[in-house]
Amino acid sequence: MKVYEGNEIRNVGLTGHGNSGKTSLAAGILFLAGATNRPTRVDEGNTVTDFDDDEIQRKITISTALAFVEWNKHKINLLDTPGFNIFINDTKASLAAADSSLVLVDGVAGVEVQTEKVWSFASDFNLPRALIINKLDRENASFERALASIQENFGRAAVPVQLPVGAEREFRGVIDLIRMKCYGYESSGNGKGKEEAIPPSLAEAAQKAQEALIEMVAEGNDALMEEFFDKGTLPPDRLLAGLRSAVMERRLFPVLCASGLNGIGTDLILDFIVEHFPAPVERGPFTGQADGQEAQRKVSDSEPLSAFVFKTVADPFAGRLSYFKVCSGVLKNDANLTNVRTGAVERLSHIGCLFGKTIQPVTELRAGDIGAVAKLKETLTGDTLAEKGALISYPPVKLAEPSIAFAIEAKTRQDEDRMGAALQKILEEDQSLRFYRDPQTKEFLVAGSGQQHVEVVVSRLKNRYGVDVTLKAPKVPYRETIRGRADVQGRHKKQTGGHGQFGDCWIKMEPLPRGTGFEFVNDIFGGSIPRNYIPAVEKGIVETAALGYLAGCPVVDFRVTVYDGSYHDVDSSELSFKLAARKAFKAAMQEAKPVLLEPIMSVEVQAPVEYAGDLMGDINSRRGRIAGMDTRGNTQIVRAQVPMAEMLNYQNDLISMTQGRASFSMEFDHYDFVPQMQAEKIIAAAKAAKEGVEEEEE
Ligand SMILES: Nc1nc2c(ncn2[C@@H]2O[C@H](COP(=O)(O)OP(=O)(O)O)[C@@H](O)[C@H]2O)c(=O)[nH]1
Ligand SMILES: [Mg+2]
Repeated sequence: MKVYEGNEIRNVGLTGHGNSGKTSLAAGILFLAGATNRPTRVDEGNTVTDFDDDEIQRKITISTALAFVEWNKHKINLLDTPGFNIFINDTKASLAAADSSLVLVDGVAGVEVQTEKVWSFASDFNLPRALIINKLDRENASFERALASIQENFGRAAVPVQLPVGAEREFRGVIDLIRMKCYGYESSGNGKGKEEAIPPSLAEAAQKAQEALIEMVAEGNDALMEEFFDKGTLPPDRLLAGLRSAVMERRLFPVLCASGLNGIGTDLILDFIVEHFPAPVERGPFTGQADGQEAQRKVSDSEPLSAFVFKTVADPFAGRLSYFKVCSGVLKNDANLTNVRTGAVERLSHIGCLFGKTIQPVTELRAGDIGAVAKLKETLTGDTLAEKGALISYPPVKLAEPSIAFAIEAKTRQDEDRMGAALQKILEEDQSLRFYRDPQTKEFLVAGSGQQHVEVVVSRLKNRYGVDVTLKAPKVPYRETIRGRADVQGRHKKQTGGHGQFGDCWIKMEPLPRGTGFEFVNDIFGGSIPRNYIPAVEKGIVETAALGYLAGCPVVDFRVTVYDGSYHDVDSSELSFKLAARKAFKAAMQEAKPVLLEPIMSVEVQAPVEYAGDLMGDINSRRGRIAGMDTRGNTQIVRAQVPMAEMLNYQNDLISMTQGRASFSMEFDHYDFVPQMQAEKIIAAAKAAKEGVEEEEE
């Protein structure tokens, strides 16, 4: 395939809240530009960019996919990103390869929770961007209302460069305010408009909107302002140039309109990308580290070669596939590059351009282009590959920590054996997942951004690796502590024939602040316990504390001071002092007012304002405490602290409470006392479980 120069390339991230129509728009673009020979649809499961089995089955984008088209002699690399909160981490990670972003907004819903999220990601990467008010063919869609919600959230800098002709089912055309031309479309056509006269009923509105646009463009450009006042208008090429630099400087964010699914406005979107979005070579240099110092590479063919790996896909058959952006230099097929993190040399054989799940081979890629290569040995997402003698590494993208964990259990012994290795591969692909064993409950946990995120892992384990597992809510890691003090003796004495066992210690126990753990103090003077037995006393306490006293949960945040005791020349041993300490610990717990502790999560919920009352009532019923409230546009943000035990099914409850219009994140905050009523239940359940086990063992 053809090699494109850096100035002929556009790397565009399609972003927006889930369901705003990104994948459908990408499908429309591919068809219009001739990259697919027939229309494809999300609802038919045949789009190029939603190719994964789980995506087809769920009809949503889970992971960013790429495809490219040629339009007006330019290569446009499209990154079709996820828009649902639980998969949004992948959007952030892949925007590292974009040079601009089209932010899609649903014409009915306006700006939604994840619209704001992806907007902030794009800001993090300093991406020039434009907004598309999409799905304008839908019932109740309104360009004006959606525009108001956009400007409320992102300010007046979001300025229309198009107006729709007709609304809802009658939406059939687009007025281009830059050239003052109108285009009509066939519904479900190929996305190419036919020029027609601006309908007289819209002439005045279009005139006003163009003046507003010119004013916004001229505001930052004195020469344009003067010309505008002189002539009362601006020729299209002057307006275009002014707008282009305003977009590049992120001073203006043009607003377009479309129905991606029906191909209305698609050609104008492609024209806009080519005319207004920057080529990679026009953007600032990449900044990284070389030899422990800050270093930069211009996006230019003449710089030393460097490439940043922004995504990894683990294919059970084809192996590891690495997606990269050529940050500087020219990458030739079969190049040997150094992985700057590990120092390993990697050979990049069969490099190519991504088109959904396929890679189209290419002989070389110029600075700024995006490509993929299979079978790198040790290269992972976030790594930089660079040419020997000119090493540089770019910072990996930081992702949000997981908010929810589930226990997973292999169905059979065979599944258990293969689970770890398969999970490792899935984790390579998605760096926002975690897999670990809970040291307290001994369960294997998979943590991610939400229940569906973890469910996708389960389905991939089965579909890709044939590993069968079941998901369970994790056991809440309760702990125990004390609220009072104790001063007790622990004495262990056993006489059996030969020499017996004898250990005796006096300990004091007292509570420590939350999070301190355990402290041991040796306060023995005069050798009432020989020094070499003191570690055995400590060990006895630590081991017994780990087993719990009330409900089998580790005891934390307390201090034990051993201050007296006695011993026997022949019968004392480490074991007997350990057993004495165990008795002392149990006696002390009995006296020191033991209590249960539970993890308290800090939770943030975002939902349309009309759900505010329901959300807060629900959080109260979960023993939660509201910590703060905020509104942003039409979005209500509620921050609260809620016991983890009450949050295990929150995701599902929240979906049904808000028809899926809310999202939340949650992380561990601190431990606090479990109220009496709940504590009694937990202790009773632990007793019952223990008796069950003992019966089994008998
Ligand atoms: N009426 C209408 N529906 C659309 C349009 N674009 C997408 N859809 C539908 O909205 C749903 C989500 O579309 P999709 O492209 O997957 O959205 P994404 O989550 O942003 O990628 C699908 O059922 C599409 O058929 C549009 O322009 N008009
Ligand atoms: Mg999608």
